[in-house]
Amino acid sequence: MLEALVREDIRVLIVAGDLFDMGSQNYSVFDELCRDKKYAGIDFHVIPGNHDSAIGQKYFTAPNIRIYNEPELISFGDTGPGFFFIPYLAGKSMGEVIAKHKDSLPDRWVLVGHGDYLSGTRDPNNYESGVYMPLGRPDIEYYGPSRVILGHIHKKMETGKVRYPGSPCGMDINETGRRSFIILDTNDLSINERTVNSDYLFFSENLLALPTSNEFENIKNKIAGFVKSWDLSKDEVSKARIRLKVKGYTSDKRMLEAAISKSLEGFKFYNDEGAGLSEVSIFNDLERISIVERVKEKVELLGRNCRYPQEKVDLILEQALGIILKD
Ligand SMILES: [Mn+2]
Repeated sequence: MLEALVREDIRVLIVAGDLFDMGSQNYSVFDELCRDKKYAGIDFHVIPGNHDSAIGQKYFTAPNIRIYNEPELISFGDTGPGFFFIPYLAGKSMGEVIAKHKDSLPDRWVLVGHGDYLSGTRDPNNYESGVYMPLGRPDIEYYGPSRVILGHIHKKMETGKVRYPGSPCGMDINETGRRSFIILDTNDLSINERTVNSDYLFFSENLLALPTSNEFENIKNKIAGFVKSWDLSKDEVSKARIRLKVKGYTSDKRMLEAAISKSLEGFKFYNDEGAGLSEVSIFNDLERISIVERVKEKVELLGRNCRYPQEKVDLILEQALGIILKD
């Protein structure tokens, strides 16, 4: 990320919370990085999140690091918008913090905070349950920030004026795909996304094995579909770490495993865990296999007619299999 900033002559980096984890006591790696003369031209503006709410200015020696422990309105240059930074404060909502400062906010201002946006539809945060320093849609409508940029949710999302850039580096297998950060143009407030050249790219897929006569061909086709959807360059393939969760039934577990390995040649599994076949059972009853084949065709037709996503088709098939193949 810093290399991209240097390359594009961007002088300000804002971190919207949770740069560090709870319990860290030594911040010298980050401190040293900011002191590196390559990055001396970048100012690091860091808002504490719920994972690092205790950090303070005194933990750092680099002159270009600024920690915001209190809400503060700042500006970068004379013409740009104001930036209202709200650090994470346990038990408070962003709305009540904005209310206190509303008279000092300029016409154009960008809210940067850390917490949950309550738009009505909520994507669950895999990392922590509960609501953290919420911002409601009425707060945005009432106080009228031009843009809202939030940390906390690791998945990148955009809802109206609210943007979660997401974690710029996948923390584990749950944070899949290319990771990115955003560049905000202070002239027109446009946002551009940049991919982070990270060490790993995680992918996690579910696969349903059906004991049909062409089961291995089906598995190969399904995996080829995943690989296509990841759309990776050669360099990215070597960084990819894959998790496959396979459910269902097969006539031959060894052959199933070989089909999966063959389809994922050149890829590595996450934590070397291999193709997860522990939830796959063996099934060899030819008569019932032919029933499975017919049911599969019908369910797939239903899926196409109703435009069901593949996951839903798989779920129906899985439940049908449970009935057909029950001992
Ligand atoms: Mn957080």
